[in-house]
Amino acid sequence: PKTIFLKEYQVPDFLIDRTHLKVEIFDGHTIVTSTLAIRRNPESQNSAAPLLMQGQEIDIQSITLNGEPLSSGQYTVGDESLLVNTVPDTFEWVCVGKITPESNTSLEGLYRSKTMYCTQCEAEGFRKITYYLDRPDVMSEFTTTIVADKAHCPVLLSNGNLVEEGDDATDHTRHFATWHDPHKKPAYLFALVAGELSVIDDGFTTQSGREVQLRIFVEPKDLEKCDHAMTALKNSMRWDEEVYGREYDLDIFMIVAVDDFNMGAMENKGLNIFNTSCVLAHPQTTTDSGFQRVEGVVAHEYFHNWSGNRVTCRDWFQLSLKEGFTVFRDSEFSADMGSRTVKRIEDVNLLKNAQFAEDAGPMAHPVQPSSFIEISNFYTLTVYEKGAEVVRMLHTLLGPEVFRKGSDLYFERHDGQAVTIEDFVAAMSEVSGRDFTQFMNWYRQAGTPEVTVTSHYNAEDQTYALTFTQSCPTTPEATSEEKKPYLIPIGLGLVGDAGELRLQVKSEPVTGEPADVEQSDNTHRVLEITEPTQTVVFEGVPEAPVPSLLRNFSAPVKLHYEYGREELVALMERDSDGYNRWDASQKLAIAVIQDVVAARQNNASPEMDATLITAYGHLLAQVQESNSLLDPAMVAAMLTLPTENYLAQIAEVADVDAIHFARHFVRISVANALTAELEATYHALHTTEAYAPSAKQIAARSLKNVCLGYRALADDDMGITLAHQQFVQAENMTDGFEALKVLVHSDKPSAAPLAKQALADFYARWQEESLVVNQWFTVQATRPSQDALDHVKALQAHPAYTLKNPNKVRALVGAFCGFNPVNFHRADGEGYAFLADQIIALNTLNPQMAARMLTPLTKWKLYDENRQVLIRAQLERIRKVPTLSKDVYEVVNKSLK
Ligand code: B3K
Ligand code: ZN
Repeated sequence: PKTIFLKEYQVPDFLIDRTHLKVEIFDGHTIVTSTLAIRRNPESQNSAAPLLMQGQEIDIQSITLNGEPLSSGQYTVGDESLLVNTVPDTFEWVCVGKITPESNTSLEGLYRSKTMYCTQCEAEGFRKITYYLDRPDVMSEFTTTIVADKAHCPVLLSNGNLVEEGDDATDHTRHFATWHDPHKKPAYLFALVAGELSVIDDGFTTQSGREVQLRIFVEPKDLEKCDHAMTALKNSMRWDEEVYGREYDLDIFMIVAVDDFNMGAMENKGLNIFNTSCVLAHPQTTTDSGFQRVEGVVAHEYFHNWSGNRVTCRDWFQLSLKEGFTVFRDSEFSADMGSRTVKRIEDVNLLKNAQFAEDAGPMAHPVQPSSFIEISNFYTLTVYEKGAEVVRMLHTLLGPEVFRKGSDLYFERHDGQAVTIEDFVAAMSEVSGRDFTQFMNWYRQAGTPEVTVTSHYNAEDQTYALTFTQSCPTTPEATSEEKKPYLIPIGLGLVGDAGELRLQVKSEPVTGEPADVEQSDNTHRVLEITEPTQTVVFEGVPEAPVPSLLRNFSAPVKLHYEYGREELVALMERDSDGYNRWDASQKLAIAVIQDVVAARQNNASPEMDATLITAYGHLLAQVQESNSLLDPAMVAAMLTLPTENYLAQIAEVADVDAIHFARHFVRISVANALTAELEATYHALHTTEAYAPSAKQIAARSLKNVCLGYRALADDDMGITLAHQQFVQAENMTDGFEALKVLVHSDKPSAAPLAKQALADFYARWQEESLVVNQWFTVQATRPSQDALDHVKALQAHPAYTLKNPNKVRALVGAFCGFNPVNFHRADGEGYAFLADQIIALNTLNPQMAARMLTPLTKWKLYDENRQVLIRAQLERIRKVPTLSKDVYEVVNKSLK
């Protein structure tokens, strides 16, 4: 397979002004007729270039050029292309091709999911529908006619507005619909849906008075699960008008829910296609985090209408132009809808757990990658989540008003264009008058920068000096020495005994407020670190403070500062920055767990540091006070220990067994020390109010269930009894599922029979609800008990499981390999062999999924010698598969380098 480089980008040789598609769906095959108005691109470097189109798995029936048939001698068909050596400067191209959506298991292009036909074209799926110039900088006006059987496909949808529908002229069992999209778009935004679907309807009036019809299409049985998505859609539309001044631009906006889908959802113009897991929500079947995910993904796809569709990417190296910006937008939206600090904590937690690991592994790449073999492998946490953090830093550096001016300029200047990340930053630079040359390192260098901070307090001068040293580790494309320093915004405050201290940087004028002061009392500011080493001195500092660094996680870096445990407690209790209160709780927990890991490794008896217990005790006491200002969701997050995966990532050599033991030991110690407090908080938060996915209720449920989880670990059986009661009585999926998890994951003998019965009851009750069955698979796959792998293998034979449905694979195999570290990393290597088997099977079925599933194996460097050997052996085994897809080839080869 060939590597594609950003530096080799060239403008397209041809443009397609208009695209007419006729898609005739029959049972067993589909005929696609594409009529394209093509002309040479005046900007092309080669005015005599041949016509080279992309296409895959298309059986050509006929081609005509300006009405003249092309004989097969006049063009060359390759595996993935079609070449015509001589063509006029302007011509009409008509190609009739036959494809078979029924046998398309890759879920790319046109495929069949259950009884429905649907498409997924991003990034390069359109070429599986017809021969085309399948690249995002070729933008065309699309008209699509779908013809299909009336009985099996009563609903026929495509992008834009419906212009005509009716019976087929020759066959009255068939009908057609013609859709026209007035907005020029690249092929990756094309979509088509045909099937038997029910719909819920609503409407939205835009700020300028345009009436937009809103429609969500689902299987008939799911009709009552659409309200939340509809509300989220309307809220997103309003929010984008208010916060970004962006209005919707068609008369109709449609969402279709599909069961077999490789990712969350897709922003096709006017016709978003969603994984059912990201659109359906009902209190009985969906957990709180499920509700939040639906809201976030609906918003994300809707926001793409501007950041992605109206202004799109020039080439796929610019993917973060739309994804990073859109993730930033959806995350701010969710923050506005719910609890801002908690949303920030969730985002950063994902970044630290998963993106930092990606950045430290063989697939590390810049937010703007410089090369790839298979673009599908670059829909990554780096492009999405780190990309969003980079946009957030621009927002932090510019402030909301100037940032908004920048986004206005960007949308206005580039509307209807396919542009680059540089164009986006140029708009931000222009409105602020700032030079972002150094800032571009965030886009062009891979790896997570490390910032080490040391402090020095001088009581005599009343000065406090902070010295920042930055570096960035070696990643596949560059060594640490080659990397240039970053511009790092550091949110900062100084916490003293008497409260937060006023910040006065030495050498800055004492009068006049610095521009970046966010709090009127001048106790918070954002420093800009640009040098490899840099010292900032504060004056008029009356006491030695505890520094609150990297507030709100102001930059995606690993920050090191030697905090004493009491200092962390001070931050947990007193920092005005909610994110840093949480971060301090995590740092303290890590220190305490690491003590136990060390003891375990030295065969010493582990001891529990009481500091953590005392701090947790305070939180539980405070949250129960009647006038408490503490958000229960914050307390829940603070009481949640870092994951085993994160602890593995930050260890010198990850000792999975010791980590598992230590984390469990600390949890049990907390449970036994705070039994009464946990139980009281649990009861206090129980409510009989009707379920609502409101921030307030979600917060209460999250803390309640965290307390239940701890309580069930105490030496007595009360927690198990409570969990069982909650499971039986639960009126919503959050409480039901959390209780089930406690029972199933418990290692107490008293829990075993209850867990067994609960699993059986749960399945019996929800077997018709595919998404709930996924949860049922996951809770078993993540069970820490030693027989977990055998159990997972047995579940693969369950009638509800299939390797063909990505949600099922993620729920069982993905959950086991990603979130059951002690069992996946079994010393005998059976976990690795199991995953390799799945990847080999998926390689032919669904290459994108196969490559995704490789992630846990790419992390081999974290583990001990024995495990490294075992993982590499499985990677080698996969590499030897004779028909390796590009997707798997790229990840396996980079991992073995
Ligand atoms: N843009 C799509 C992702 C497409 C992935 C293709 N392999 C969803 C999103 O980010 O909104
Ligand atoms: Zn997106």
